[in-house]
Amino acid sequence: MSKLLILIVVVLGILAVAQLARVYELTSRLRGKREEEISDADNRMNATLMWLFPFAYFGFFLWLVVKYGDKMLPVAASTQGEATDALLDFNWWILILVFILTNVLLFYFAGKYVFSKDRRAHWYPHNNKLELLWTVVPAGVLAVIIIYGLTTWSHITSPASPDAMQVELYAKQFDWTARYPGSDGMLGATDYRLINGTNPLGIVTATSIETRLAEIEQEIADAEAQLSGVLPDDQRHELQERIDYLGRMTARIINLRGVMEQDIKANGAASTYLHGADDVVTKDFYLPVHKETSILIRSRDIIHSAFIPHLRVQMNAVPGMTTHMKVTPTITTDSMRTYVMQDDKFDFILLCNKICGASHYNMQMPLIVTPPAEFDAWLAEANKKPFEAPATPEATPPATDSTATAVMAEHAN
Ligand SMILES: [Cu+2]
Repeated sequence: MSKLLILIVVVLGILAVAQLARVYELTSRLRGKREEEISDADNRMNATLMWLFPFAYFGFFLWLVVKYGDKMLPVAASTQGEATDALLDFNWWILILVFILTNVLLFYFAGKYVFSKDRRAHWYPHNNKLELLWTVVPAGVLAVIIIYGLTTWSHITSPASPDAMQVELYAKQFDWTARYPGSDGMLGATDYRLINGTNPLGIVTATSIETRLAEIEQEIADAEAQLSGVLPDDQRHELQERIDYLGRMTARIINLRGVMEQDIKANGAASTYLHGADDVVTKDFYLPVHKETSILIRSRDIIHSAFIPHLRVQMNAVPGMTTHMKVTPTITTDSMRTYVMQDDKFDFILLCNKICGASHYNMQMPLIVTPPAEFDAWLAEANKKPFEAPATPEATPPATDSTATAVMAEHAN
């Protein structure tokens, strides 16, 4: 309500000023003065104001920097972040330099060449040298900025070194799930058709394919049982469409199974289809400090964006493809709390940085950066709860079930 009142006052104020200007115009006309006749005193006052304005302007700018400087993000906590900050600072220095130079000249000349009856403007229509200068210099500066920017960008997105750790971040409306490779150090293949209650990320394994096929078969059987009863036409039509859809889904999953079998035959132990069972699917996001990590990013529904502001890294999560960024954290959560933020509740945070729907604001997950030993201990603990118990002859089916149930229960929360 008060906002509306302020708006009304502002609008009325503007109208009042416009009316005053009109009254002034009319009185000058009555006095027989022409509008463009401006007194020397007015001109001199304007020239002085032109000279005073930059002081007020840059003074205000400095005041803002001093007053709100501490609202900026703290020091970058990853090597990639340090590179990004250096790039940003480089751009800032160029901008500030050019901005101050051009604005000082602008207001200085506006004040210096105040109107005088005894002076005529110099007619200076064209100068090829000047044209060349102010085309080539900005082009050169831009080229430097772009080359420097692309180098930094590739530092973040180029393939990670072979011994880098892999972590997957999976986005959906409205939360994040992390996936760590199990003891084999490799993430398994995924396919969205396999997503169900126990397999929220669609990890492909022989077992998850069979489970999903049985699930669909059951759903088809249920729908067909319903169809055999008496039903209104529109419901019958809907059910039939659902059955057809599930039939197509079955065919595609069987096709996926064929692809998997061929890939295993061709690549043996290197096949990604053999590495899903021991993956760890978790709501905890841990990274070891000073270790290069390759973060793979996927989305289940629409475009999201994985943004870790304190590490200065961000990458879109795009449905249908896997995006990638590298990150090497340089400060642990504990050090951030003790030395940087002086706040023992501080946490690094992974945010969604694409407005993706009603609960976008809440799509976040804390990130914990620990010393390597602590990270290894956490991962060893997490490895005890793999996505599926490994398909070894010793593994008894009840154990597999209880693990799957435990994982499912974890995700239900
Ligand atoms: Cu999102």
